[in-house]
Amino acid sequence: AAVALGAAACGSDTDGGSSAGGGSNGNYKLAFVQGVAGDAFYITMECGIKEEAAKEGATVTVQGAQKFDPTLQTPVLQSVIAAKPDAILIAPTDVSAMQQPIAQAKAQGIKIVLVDTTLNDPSVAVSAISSDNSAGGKAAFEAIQKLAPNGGKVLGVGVQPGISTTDARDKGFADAAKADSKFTYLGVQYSQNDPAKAASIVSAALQKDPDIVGIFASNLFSAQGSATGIRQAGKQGQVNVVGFDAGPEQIKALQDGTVQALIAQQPGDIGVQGVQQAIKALKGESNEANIQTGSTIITKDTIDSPEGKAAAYKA
Ligand code: T6T
Repeated sequence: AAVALGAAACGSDTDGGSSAGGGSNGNYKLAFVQGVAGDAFYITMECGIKEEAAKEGATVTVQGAQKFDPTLQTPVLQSVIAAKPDAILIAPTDVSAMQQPIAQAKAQGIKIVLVDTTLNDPSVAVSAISSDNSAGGKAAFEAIQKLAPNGGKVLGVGVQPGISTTDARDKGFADAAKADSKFTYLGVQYSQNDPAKAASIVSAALQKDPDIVGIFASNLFSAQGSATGIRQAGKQGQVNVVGFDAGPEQIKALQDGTVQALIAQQPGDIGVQGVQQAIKALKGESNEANIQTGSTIITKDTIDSPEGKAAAYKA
């Protein structure tokens, strides 16, 4: 049976307990190392991984550190390596700090698939699968352009430097903002993936620059905290907030008008394709080195549409 520690509520077809043996080979041991535990993005990815692994008759273990931090992810990875899985699907928490620990897994003969985030040198992996994060940052700015056609000051709320995904989103947003002379880019401030820190960044920024017209929060927790900061400042609907990801709290913030748009990734699809690439590598078949998955912009108008509902993350 597919085994997941920290069981995710994936829906009836993927909830644990599905029996092994559906695939022709079976018995592969896969391990998923999340960027951080308790994140709806990785929980949704776990659902995709479990669903696909069950089809292949493979088993899956799921582990994540309590914080998005390479010094915490490294020992998690080391304990996973010690359990000798056939393949590890991992979202590295830093482009350089996780390079060596992941190379050690490869040196043990374990196949590596990078899911979501990548490394400075992704060649340790058979495949790297992620959203088009740079385009996502640009799309976030375009959403703000539409919401605030007269332009004005815009701020980025990021996570921490060294994360491939959020760095690319922040840059995509910054480059697009700087290219439009109607807008003034105030830079990016880092929340360390802590919603409380993101809230205080937004509160302080709105005190300093009460005329901010747009905020781009480049992941789930920074967006969640940014929404709190907006509420605390009593600026709901006055400042346009665009967030990456579509966790339950973010969907609520979109519904209540605190946030104007969300860029939903397809974490389930990243998980499914991650398993497919791992199994191919284990069977000695050729891999796709880079796979890009899609994203959907959700607004209040589309939130209840079938597409909007399908884009929301599982938690
Ligand atoms: O935005 C996702 C993920 O893509 C990113 O790499 C880290 O943050 C999230 O997991 C959301 O919290």
